[in-house]
Amino acid sequence: MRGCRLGVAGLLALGGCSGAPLGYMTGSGSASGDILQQIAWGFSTIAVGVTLVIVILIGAAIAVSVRRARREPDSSVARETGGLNFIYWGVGLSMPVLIAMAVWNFIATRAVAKAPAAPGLIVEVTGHRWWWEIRYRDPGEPDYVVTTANQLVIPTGVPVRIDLTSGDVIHDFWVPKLGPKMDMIPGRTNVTWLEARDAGTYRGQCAEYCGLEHARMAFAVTALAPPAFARWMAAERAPASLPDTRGQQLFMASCGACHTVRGTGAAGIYGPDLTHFASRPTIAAGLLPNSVAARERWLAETQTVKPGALMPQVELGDADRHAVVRYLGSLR
Ligand code: HEC
Ligand SMILES: [Cu+2]
Repeated sequence: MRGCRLGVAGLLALGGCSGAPLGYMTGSGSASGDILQQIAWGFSTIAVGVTLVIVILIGAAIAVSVRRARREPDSSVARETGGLNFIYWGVGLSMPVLIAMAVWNFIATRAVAKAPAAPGLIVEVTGHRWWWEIRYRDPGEPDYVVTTANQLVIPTGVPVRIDLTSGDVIHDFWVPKLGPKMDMIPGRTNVTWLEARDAGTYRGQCAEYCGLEHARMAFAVTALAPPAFARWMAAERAPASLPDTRGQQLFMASCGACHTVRGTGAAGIYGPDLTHFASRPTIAAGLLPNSVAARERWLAETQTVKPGALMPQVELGDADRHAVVRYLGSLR
């Protein structure tokens, strides 16, 4: 909650001020985000208004009974004061508000759930403890798949269908500034849609508790103008360059059983695909920026940086670790 006053932060709780990457009350980047933002502000305003009315009525009731107790200190007889009228009024006033909220909610939910006629792109996203596997398929070449991790790149202005599933436990796909949440359930495919209006980076987060590192299971949605997206996709489709270095040999020996680098012998599928790792913004599902220093740290103290992560600490000497980090940096 950068740049928020405490009071505002408390009031908006999960909503967030501008600059809050997971705030769904500001900075919407899509039509669905707009709808959710309107309903969040609308319902919050109604809730605050209703609370104020109730506080005022309670205050008035206390004042009236205190005054009466002063006037008639000995009176202990219950009296007919027309209390039922308050119930009629209360129900009569709150029902229209509640019904209006239910209708608004129904309309908004339908609007964000409505599937556009045809997807411009289909992406499969699989949740893993504690990272995101992202696959693009080419409809013209069904066998051809581009796999990446923790960064979902989409073109702006194109409805993107996201097919969600999980490789282990239930996760939940949530990009607050772009749309609603959707569960990711093992053995089943749930469909959601993203359509970014504005280019930019939006933060995504797992929204279903999935174990120790759930809170650090984030990802980035990078929305690019269509020509930039086409360039990104062309670069992704290319296999990794093959610098036959010591770093690469070490990688094949120590890391290739879990990680794939397309075009090399490394074809593990247990961890994220690293073919174009150096082009991604973060390491370990949004945890660290993808800098040389952070790559060193990730390898030197994996289990301290992300305790419980399903990547073990691989023991390498300093020189070997530097060589592997250089190799990771070559995976553009
Ligand atoms: C036992 C399997 C396994 C081995 C061996 C392994 N990793 Fe990993 N690696 C993983 C898993 C699982 C993750 C995801 C961790 C997370 O984010 O929670 C991961 C994440 C990473 C990431 C971050 C990827 C991203 O996009 O966020 C890098 C980089 C990485 N590993 C490099 C290596 C290197 C280099 C080695 C060899 C020294 C190695 N790994 C060995 C399983 C493994
Ligand atoms: Cu989770």
